[in-house]
Amino acid sequence: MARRTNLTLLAALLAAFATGVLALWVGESRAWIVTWAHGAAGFAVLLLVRWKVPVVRRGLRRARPDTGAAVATAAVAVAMLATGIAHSLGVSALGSVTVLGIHIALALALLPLVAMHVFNRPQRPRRGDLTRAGFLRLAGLAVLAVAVKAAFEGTLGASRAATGSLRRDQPIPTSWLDDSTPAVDAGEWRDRIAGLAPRSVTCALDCTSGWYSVNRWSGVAVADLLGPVPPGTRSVLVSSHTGYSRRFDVADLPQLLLATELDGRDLPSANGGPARLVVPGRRGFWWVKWVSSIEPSGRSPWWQLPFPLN
Ligand SMILES: Nc1nc2c(c(=O)[nH]1)N[C@H]1C(S)=C(S)[C@@H](COP(=O)(O)O)O[C@H]1N2
Ligand SMILES: [Mo]
Repeated sequence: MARRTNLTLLAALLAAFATGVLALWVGESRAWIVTWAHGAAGFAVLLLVRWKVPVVRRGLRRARPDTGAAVATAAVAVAMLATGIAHSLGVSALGSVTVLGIHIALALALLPLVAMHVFNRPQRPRRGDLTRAGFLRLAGLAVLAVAVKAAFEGTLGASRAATGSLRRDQPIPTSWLDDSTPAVDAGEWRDRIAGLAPRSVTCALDCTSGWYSVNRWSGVAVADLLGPVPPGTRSVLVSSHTGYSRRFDVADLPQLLLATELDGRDLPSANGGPARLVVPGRRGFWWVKWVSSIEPSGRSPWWQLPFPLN
């Protein structure tokens, strides 16, 4: 019984982790299915707490060398669930950090803790685990979790984008990991964009730390800036003065805007001024700030890490 609870809880946690990582990657158009799966996996974890608590009680009666680590694991797990729920209720920030940012940090901290916990207290699946009754129980849990998610969204859940992000009026200056505003000559793009047709787009900048903002961005089309690309071009590498960069499929070129204005004003340096990339439909980390160069390349667009490292 305890073993079944533990294995199911582990499966639910892994599902929540996998969908959580995927939720950082997907753009607006396909996000809702991932966000829903993530919410349901989260509620499945929450529902399983009811069966896990007696297991924990029994475990605490027998002190073991790793009892401290197990309690720490539980504390991080509870905080991770609490911040996930707080974000969905519309609590966007605690001081200068977003609640979703804390949720992600706790989930990343939980990963090695859970791995250690499973290593210290292994639960081997047995042949009888995947009987028809076992499968029906799992399916029942999944259906219940989806129902709880639906009920939550219909009542307490805050109004959010398909990605799960909460609305802001202005893009909050945000770095992916630890980037900061470089000193850049305000006129560095002036000559290169002089004479090109001005372009504007109104779209959402949706950051993976849990907020989005719809604004009007103006500048020039990257396609106009580059002109005809050399034969054999497969990707376009957009780099920042800070060393941050993202590579785009050459097929995405028509959507890329090099913005120099935000809502009709000069782009503030905190938001990437004098020039930053605008990529409608893509998550915030693709919107390279303080652009230093845009280079056509023969490399595959897959020639990069899924997430930046700086
Ligand atoms: N050079 C650089 N560009 C960057 C980042 C960064 O850390 N460095 N962060 C990205 C992330 S994660 C987001 S959400 C947006 C935030 O844009 P903003 O600061 O205008 O809100 O910029 C993106 N562009
Ligand atoms: Mo972001």
